[in-house]
Amino acid sequence: MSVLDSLKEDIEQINRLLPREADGELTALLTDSQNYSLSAGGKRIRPLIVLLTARLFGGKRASAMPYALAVELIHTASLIHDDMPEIDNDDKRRGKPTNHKVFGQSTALLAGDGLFIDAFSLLSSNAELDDAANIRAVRILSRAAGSLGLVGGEFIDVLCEGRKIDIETLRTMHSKKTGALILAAARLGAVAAGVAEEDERYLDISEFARGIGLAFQIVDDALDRVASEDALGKPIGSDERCKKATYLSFYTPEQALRLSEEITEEAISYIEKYEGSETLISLARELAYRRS
Ligand code: GRG
Repeated sequence: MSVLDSLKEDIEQINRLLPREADGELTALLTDSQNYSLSAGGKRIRPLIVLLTARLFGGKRASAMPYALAVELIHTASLIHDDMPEIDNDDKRRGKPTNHKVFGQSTALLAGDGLFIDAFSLLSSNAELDDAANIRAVRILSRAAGSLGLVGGEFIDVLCEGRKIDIETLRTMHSKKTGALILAAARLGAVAAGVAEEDERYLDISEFARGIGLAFQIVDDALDRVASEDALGKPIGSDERCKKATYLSFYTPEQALRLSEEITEEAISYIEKYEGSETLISLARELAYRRS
């Protein structure tokens, strides 16, 4: 089994981590709703980045796993909320009905809230690392997910809907909405491996993650126009229907895909000097060259 497959297999244990009451009956539906979205077939890119970064810098898989799963909890929470009628009003995600279509709006809202907060419980109680590392992890992920990161990026997205925006605003929005969590994933992996903030490795992995986060979003925008609905697992052309600003306001899909490949290769140049970086590099290329 490849390293990537073995890490993915471990990540799939994610549902077991959800807090359950002894009298779980009362909250069983909440847990079902959370499990539904957690096991809906995501690519698990963010936890893989945490685990591969930790591995690259000599960290243990067990130490990095709670951080990896915490990032995936936040990502899943954000997708549940993003699909709701108040934001994107989508019926399908990863080829399946969206959470609120199956469980109703109030359960979906609370499922997302719960996952969002449970992530921090996972980080702060990581018994494999000391409190200093766990506090660093909480600081990294809360900044990436909060008003200056994921939530702020989504707010800019909602604010700009139907408006013409310049490329700088688009970049800012995406660096928060998509980039921040990918950057946090790489940094959490570094923290799990005991890498200090001023260490060159921390700076290099941050530059790498910034690049692949940007490239990932550019591909995401291009695929919304050129991929098939089956390949994406959600309706295509949804950005255009929702009058969303994307990279396709500035580039053709072909130019956008080429740009993402160039940005990825530049990102890779920050980490290729490290022995053992091949798996992280091949994940980065997989993302840039994906067509679904
Ligand atoms: C409750 C944490 C929380 C946030 C609320 C709604 C919201 C604020 C943020 C949404 C941000 C959002 C939808 C960003 C999109 C990022 C993106 C490119 C998602 C697709 O990621 P993939 O392709 O998804 O990794 P899979 O399905 O593979 O997991």
